[in-house]
Amino acid sequence: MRPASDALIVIDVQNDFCPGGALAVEKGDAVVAPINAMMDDYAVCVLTQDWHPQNHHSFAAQHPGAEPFSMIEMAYGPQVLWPTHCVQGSPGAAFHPDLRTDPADLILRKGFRPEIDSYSAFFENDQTTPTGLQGYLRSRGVASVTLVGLATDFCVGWSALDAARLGFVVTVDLSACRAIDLDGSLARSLEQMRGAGVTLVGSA
Ligand code: VGL
Ligand code: ZN
Repeated sequence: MRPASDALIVIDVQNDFCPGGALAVEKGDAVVAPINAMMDDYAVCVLTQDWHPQNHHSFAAQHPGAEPFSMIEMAYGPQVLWPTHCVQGSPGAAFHPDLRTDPADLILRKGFRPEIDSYSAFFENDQTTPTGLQGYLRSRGVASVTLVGLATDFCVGWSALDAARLGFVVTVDLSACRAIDLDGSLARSLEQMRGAGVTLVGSA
């Protein structure tokens, strides 16, 4: 068992990010077994869920003529347009059926505001709207976080960068992560995480 100040944060292990899902990450389901095995080591365990309304502005379908995986300019900066995914209450938004959810102390949902996407578990993509996770972790005495889940180069990566910026000691265990890798996004994300002082362990 790790010290009580260490939290495990499991990012978006949902059906839509696994093979057969709407925004499938290659071998996304391979993270489930290692994550299940890690959970009992941590006194604090948080699961996140990407949780979008049907009319979410990050969906290509909301922008007539736009292709999935193309870029658009939002009020807060550039944004990838995604296939419709993780719609609130849909089977795709549910956790992978084999993911252990009983050990979780908190399930945090993000991305529920139609006009703004939220990759990070800490802040939405405007980098100022908080999700509340920072306050939760601080009030439980957490100083150090280990991040795992999907996808390495989007929600895991942005969460790691925000956690580091907020002063948490951050580790990403790549053996329990898988990436989307859109136009070199994985290499960029790993480089940014290293530059921010995030400790990368394991490999996919
Ligand atoms: C994610 C793209 C869109 C993720 C969520 O969980 O990495 N990626 N929404
Ligand atoms: Zn999303």
